[in-house]
Amino acid sequence: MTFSDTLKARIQTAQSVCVLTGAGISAESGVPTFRGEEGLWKKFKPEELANFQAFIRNPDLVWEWYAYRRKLIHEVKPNPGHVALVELERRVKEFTLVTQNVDNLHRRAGSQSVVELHGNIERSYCIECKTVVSELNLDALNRAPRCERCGGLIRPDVVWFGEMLPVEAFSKAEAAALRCDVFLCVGTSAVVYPAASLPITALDQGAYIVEINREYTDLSSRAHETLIGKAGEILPALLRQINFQQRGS
Ligand code: BJW
Ligand code: ZN
Repeated sequence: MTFSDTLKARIQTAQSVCVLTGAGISAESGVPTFRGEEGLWKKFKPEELANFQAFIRNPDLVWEWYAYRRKLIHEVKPNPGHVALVELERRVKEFTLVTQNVDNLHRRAGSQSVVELHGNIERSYCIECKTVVSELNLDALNRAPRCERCGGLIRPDVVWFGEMLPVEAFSKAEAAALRCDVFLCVGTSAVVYPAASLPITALDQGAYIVEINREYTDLSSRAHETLIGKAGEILPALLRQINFQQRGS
């Protein structure tokens, strides 16, 4: 695998790198993506289950979908794509990893500066009194549990369509996009906003935009480079070819 000298030089000399990841980075761990040919959730469109109205209409179905995914995520491990981003974080001066994923695999791989835009599947809370629930044996349940304090429905702490992203997380992500020299967009279809606006924010302030994906996306025509292939192969190969030594780290 070869990479352009421009790309290698940009990363090598970058003062600040921002990475946006999506479901594609976890695909090689065995976590299905949302959309596309290999998307799991083929049976259901994410728009159908990942919204509050769907949860209220059929809490057990939505809960079961999350319980199934939580169990699957516990059974898989971070892959070489996640690990390469840990290495990149160690090598560059300033680094922000913004993820749309709720699967915790970046943290489990060892990434430190993770900004979770769409929440985390490990956490749940009561929709009425907002109590955070972590004591339940969530995996054992195929019915949406009820809050012990008020009887309200318990939901996963993730961001559904029509809901605001966590304000602090999005402002950290936007600030990173605004100051980075290189922006990597890895394994995302780049169709869900406002996450999909981040590479454009970075582009507009002059950053070098690099997309890594198994296929072309809506972002491809605007990115400086699109590297087609698996993130778990491209990222480690790219890191191997960059000489970070000049930085003395
Ligand atoms: C590989 C690979 C390998 C595979 N290597 N690559 C019109 C215009 C603009 C915005 C809107 C609009 N209409 C509505 C909106 C707003 C809406 C939105 O964006 N909708 C669009 C679909 C049009 N956005 C929202 O509602 C957001 N909130 C918001 O805007 O708040 C303001 C507001 C408030 C009130 C009213 C209105 C607005 C919230 C969005 C929340 C998204 N939530 C989900 C579920 C999270 C919980 C869960 O996990 O269950 O987030 S949906 C789902 O999509 C999930 C993902 O994070 C997100 C993005 O998906 P991602 O990660 O890109 O995955 P895929 O499957 O799409 O793509 C995988 C890619 O990987 C593919 O390209 C593959 O090729 C690639 N790949 N293997 C490299 N090995
Ligand atoms: Zn409650």
